Amino acid sequence: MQEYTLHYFNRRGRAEICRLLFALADIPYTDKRIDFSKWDSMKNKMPCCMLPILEIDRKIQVPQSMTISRYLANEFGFHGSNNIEKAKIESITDCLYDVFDNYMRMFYDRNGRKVKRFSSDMRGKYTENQSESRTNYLETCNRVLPYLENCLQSKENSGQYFTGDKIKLCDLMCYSALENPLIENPSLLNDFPKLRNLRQQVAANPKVLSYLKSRNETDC
Ligand SMILES: N[C@@H](CCC(=O)N[C@@H](CS)C(=O)NCC(=O)O)C(=O)O
Repeated sequence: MQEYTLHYFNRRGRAEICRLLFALADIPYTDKRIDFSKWDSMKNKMPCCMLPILEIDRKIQVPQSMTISRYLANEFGFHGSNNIEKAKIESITDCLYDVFDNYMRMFYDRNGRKVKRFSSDMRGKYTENQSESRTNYLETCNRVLPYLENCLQSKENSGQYFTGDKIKLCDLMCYSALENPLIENPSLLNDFPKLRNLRQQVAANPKVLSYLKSRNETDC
């Protein structure tokens, strides 16, 4: 079996989708959480100078959370069985990443202190007007959430998840990407009952549930 180490900060952030994939597959890995105080001295040694990174067999380092997620989903059987199904799963996952990414940008605009903790050269990237990032985030929600609700309503999908009866990458992403937005606004999914129901089904999966109960509680 391959040896996996996931490198990220001590928060859910962009690594949580990967942790959920490991939990659902019941595959052991090292969940390496890097202290912010050590990050500046490590940053330039990391591929792409960002986290998360998945290290495989102490040889290969894969950056980019969505690449890592697709890789793990393929390895663990949570991706499509053909290219059409893969395209559907990836497009839904990427839509949810848009919501999540916009939320994170808004969050960092609001919490300059946390951005400072990341690194000095990151600060400039998030100095745009806070209301602008909020507008972007809300526009993305208005664009993505109705589309995803429609995907769940479509006749071609008779199962309980986005692409049938089995949890796939996009279903886990629906749980993970909307966690922070829902903490901030618990009524976010009031008009999207199928999305809300899907998240509940994912969270009720015994392996996911056991992970959610035992994970580190962090602010985001
Ligand atoms: N597109 C990348 C973005 C990665 C990213 O923005 N990582 C942040 C943490 S969420 C980071 O490493 N920040 C520290 C820094 O840039 O110094 C991904 O999805 O993995």
